[in-house]
Amino acid sequence: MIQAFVCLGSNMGDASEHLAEARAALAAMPGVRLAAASSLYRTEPQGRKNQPWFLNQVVRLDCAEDMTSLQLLDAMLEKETALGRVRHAGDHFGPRAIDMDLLLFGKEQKEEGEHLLLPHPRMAERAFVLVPLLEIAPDLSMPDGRTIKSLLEKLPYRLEGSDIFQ
Ligand code: PH2
Ligand code: MG
Ligand code: MG
Repeated sequence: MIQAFVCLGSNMGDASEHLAEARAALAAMPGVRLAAASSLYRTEPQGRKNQPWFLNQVVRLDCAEDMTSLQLLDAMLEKETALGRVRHAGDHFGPRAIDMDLLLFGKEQKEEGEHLLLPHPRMAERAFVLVPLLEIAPDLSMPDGRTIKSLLEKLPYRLEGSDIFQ
């Protein structure tokens, strides 16, 4: 079994409904078990500030040994489209109905190519990823050995209830 972690995000329409649909879509994938889900966090937008706050959540997927990270990524991108995600050229940080980002796939590290980088290249800078990730995986480390806890300790952010300011 391979443990994968995925960050879900939405800041358009009924965000909590979009996250629920995304969880259901992941759970329905062959070879995938939805093993854990963090609580939902309201998070200040990163990358582009003038857009609505996001709802974010991190889930853990237990994947079959014969599944590859690229297979999982492709299945996730397909589900994003099925759930109404429209991609706009050149806008990687703007509003979206649903976003599913693969953070970690076991201890895999992928740097070559552009299609998939592992771990997710921006996860270490994002409190909206690290806070929910730490909630469901308090002892987790990155493939290079740094703990999630130590990454979060380096970040300036503020958690108020379930609101994350950064
Ligand atoms: N996703 C982005 C860009 N900025 N900010 C927050 N708070 N949450 C996100 O999920 C997010 C973001 C690009 O996918
Ligand atoms: Mg994203
Ligand atoms: Mg994405």
